[in-house]
Amino acid sequence: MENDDMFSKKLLGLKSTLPALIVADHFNQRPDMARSYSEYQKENFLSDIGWIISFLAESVWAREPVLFEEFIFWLKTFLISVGVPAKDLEESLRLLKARINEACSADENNVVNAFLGKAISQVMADDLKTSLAAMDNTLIPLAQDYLDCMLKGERNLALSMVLDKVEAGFPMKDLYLQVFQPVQYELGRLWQTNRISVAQEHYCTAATQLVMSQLYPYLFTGKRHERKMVAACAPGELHELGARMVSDFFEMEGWNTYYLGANMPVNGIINFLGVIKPALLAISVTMTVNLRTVAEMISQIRATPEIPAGMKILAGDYPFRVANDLWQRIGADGWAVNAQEAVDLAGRLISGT
Ligand code: B12
Repeated sequence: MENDDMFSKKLLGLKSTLPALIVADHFNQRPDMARSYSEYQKENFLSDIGWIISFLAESVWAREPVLFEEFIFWLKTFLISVGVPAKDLEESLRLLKARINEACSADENNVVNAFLGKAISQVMADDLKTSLAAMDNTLIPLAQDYLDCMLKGERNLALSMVLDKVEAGFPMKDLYLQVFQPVQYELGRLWQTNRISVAQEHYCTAATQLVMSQLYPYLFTGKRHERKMVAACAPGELHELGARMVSDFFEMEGWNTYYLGANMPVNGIINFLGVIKPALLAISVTMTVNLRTVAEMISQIRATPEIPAGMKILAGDYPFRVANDLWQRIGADGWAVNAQEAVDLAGRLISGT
């Protein structure tokens, strides 16, 4: 369908009316539920329906049903951990489908029903999320010790554990990709399944950023060359560790790097790229709902004469791991699953091999 963009915006517009209608539909069908929900739970219920519509709209825009399925899988796990059964989510999706079908044309419903139908049929399937202990990685014992220290609030112990390894010649890249990264993923899983609090996740993430900054003297030791790269997160994106790791890997390979961090405004990045004129831009997008903004940002970047026309743009993080062709939809030159693959791909793109 050519009008995915307009239809996606129409779906987003329904966020102002549908959540209240769907919650009312639920409560009409299930008076027991209506009685047992507190005001706070009702607010969360409304907000969850809003999130479902946002992810649906963004997945329709991206033409990637798998993004919506993955989100529903994620939401199911989260809701179960706070006592909401998967059956209730399935019901919400059915009610959402009925309400959207009332509000949209036959053509639009053909599109949206394909997205919703698949998610509804899979919502009761088993969750496949991998725990840290089950990950395929030889450094898991070290990662587990590091995580245990962090969760006990023993940041300094975690730091000295890492510094000891580095002093002993342990490869820095392995620490990044086989300790910090899986530990961060595990934190997400523990938070999503209600086993750790938001505060614990924030503490551990901040502590790992501190540990990474202590490693900088060991990082910038290699041979330097003239290539420049800029790494930034999409506007609205608060997940910054991935972009920082990517930037550090380029630095380790001798690039001059400019890491701009979270939530980078479009005008700000355009001006910066016009001044720095890098060979490469790495954009990190973790939340699916930020995808369209990044696509708009890339098209503005490409239309700015001060920015070198040959500058390559790489994209990465969560939605790209779920939908491997998504980089094309946002107008990037490629994507990579992790920091090492990002450096390798950049080398290939720039040398034209
Ligand atoms: C820490 C964290 C946060 C922190 C981030 C703080 C910070 N300073 O960065 C805070 C508290 C802000 C946060 C907020 C939220 N978070 Co959060 N968060 C995480 C967590 C636990 C870790 C992220 C991380 O540090 N990863 C480590 C890095 C190294 O890995 P990475 O990002 O994948 O990066 C690697 C590759 O992807 C790749 N890469 C990354 N960027 C790029 C770019 C390019 C160009 C390339 C080529 C490659 C590349 O290379 C990197 C290095 O190898 C994840 C769990 C997870 N599984 O990721 C959840 C997670 C991403 N968050 C999640 C959620 C839901 C949220 C919130 C909506 C929660 C809420 N209700 O408020 C908000 C949204 C905030 C926003 N608007 O952006 C969900 C997302 C679920 C989904 N289906 O989308 C996750 C998966 C947690 C979970 N399991 O439920 N979060």
